[in-house]
Amino acid sequence: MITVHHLNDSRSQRVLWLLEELGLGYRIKHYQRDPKTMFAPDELRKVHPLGKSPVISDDGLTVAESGAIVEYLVDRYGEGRLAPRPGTPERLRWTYWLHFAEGSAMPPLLMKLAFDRVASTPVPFFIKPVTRMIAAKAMSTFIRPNLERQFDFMEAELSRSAWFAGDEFTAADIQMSFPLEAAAERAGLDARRPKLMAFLDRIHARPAYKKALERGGPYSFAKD
Ligand SMILES: N[C@@H](CCC(=O)N[C@@H](CS)C(=O)NCC(=O)O)C(=O)O
Repeated sequence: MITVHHLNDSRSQRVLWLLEELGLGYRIKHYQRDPKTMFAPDELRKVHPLGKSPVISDDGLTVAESGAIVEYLVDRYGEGRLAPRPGTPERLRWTYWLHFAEGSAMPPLLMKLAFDRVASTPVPFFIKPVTRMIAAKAMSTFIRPNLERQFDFMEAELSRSAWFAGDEFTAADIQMSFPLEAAAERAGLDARRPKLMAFLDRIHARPAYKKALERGGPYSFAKD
């Protein structure tokens, strides 16, 4: 039986969703973030040295890193579902988006989160203008331009085809859900990119997405 080491309100929601799409049985071991720091509990380091979520255990194996977990599950249990045939142009797009989600889309989103915290962290009043200035500079020179360029690129890609890897829904769409949800929640992705917003509406309407939410517990990016 596959075990998902599931941290509340986290990327591992994607793994639950993938398992629901594949119709596989699985067990969830729940872990709670520290409400102040938002870090995972130390207990998760017993499963994998980095103590991050998602991690799965299956058949004596431990697999971490969401893209690797998606590939493992699709290769082992997909029976051809949720991934285009190897050797096709769609398969190359699939691989691209599977890596893009964590390798390119998440870094500026995480930087935004970090610099928003720098700007809002309580500091002595005479330092405040300096921390605010550093955060604003990072935002205007690096983070915002990268986010906007990526939003434009992803919007254009979803104008080429209904889903990220082509005309069929695949696991690449599941992998792309988290950065897009995060972008809509806290980085200014909005109705100016109608294809991306429609993508979010379409994934949120999928029965397997809803089932995974029921099993995973509260998820702040969930929309009605
Ligand atoms: N690139 C990794 C990122 C893993 C990651 O940072 N997970 C977050 C949850 S969204 C986490 O475990 N945070 C808690 C912590 O860092 O202690 C993946 O996709 O699996």
